Amino acid sequence: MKEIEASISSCDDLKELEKLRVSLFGKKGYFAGQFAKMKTVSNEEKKDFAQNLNTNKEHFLALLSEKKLHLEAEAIAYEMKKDGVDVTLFNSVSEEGALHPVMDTMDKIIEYFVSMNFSIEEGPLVEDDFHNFEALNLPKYHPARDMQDTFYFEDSMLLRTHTSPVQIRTMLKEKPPIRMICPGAVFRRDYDLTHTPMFHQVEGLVVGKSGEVSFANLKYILEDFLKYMFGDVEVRFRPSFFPFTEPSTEVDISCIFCKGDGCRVCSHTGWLEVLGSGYVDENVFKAVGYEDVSGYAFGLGVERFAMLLHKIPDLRSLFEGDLRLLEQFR
Ligand code: 2NM
Repeated sequence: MKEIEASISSCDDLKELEKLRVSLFGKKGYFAGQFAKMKTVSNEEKKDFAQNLNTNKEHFLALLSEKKLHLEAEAIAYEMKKDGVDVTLFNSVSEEGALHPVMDTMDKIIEYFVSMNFSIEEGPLVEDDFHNFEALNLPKYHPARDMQDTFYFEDSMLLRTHTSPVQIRTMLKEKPPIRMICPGAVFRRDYDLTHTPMFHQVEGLVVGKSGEVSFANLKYILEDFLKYMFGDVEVRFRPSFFPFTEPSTEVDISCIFCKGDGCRVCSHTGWLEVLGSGYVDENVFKAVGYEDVSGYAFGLGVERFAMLLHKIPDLRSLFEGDLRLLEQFR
């Protein structure tokens, strides 16, 4: 009896327990054998013998069923632990991520223009000649169209070389007034310290009725924007040339590294070129069917802004996915 109790209590496996149950209560088991003995027991002893046997039977049935419940609960707990995730566990391997410095800079630029009531427009990366060049007063045989600078596909489609085609698409779709920026990736065949074949631009366009949008408006917003981005800098406008604007101006800020004294970054000029802008050329408005309007446009390279804001010397390092660089921006 004690032996049977011990083997039930030390059993730690459901299959073993089932074997035990069969050895006790099966057709050829212990109790079947005991009940068979009834025949040989004398009449006087029969009552006690049977009672004793039944008591033992109840006792072991109870032990078996208690053990079975216990082992089943253990098995369920094991399965749950095996497949489950302990959300309270501290994991020292996973680390917090961060925005890539280019996207962080892009967000800051967008934040400024949204606060100034500009809408955000997007367009296709694969463009046609009309939207990327022709409508922007870049005639055939203009050097900017050269195979050297532009990624062409076989059927005269191309990867946009600037985000200006988005402005063309927006003007073709909507009537003035327009007050928009177009952030996005652009592509040029260039690769060195300060150029990568894919980079990001934000361009802006403001169009109103003739005389409504002045050059002074342009100067104000760009100066205000650059102070928002770079802090307390001086801003200067230099005459320049772009095919799509007339007059055109490039915009410089006083060097944020040497405060204008002259250093290697500003080539000892004390100034950093950061924007291109101008009054939109009549030919661009003609190409989209606008009449009696005036407007200004501007464009900037987001990677250049990120390089200046984060003092990154080699632009290519932004695209190599090296965690040692990226971890510095967490
Ligand atoms: C620049 C500089 C100056 C520009 C012009 C236009 C459009 F579509 F309105 F003609 N979009 N972007 C522009 C003007 C871009 O980037 C350096």
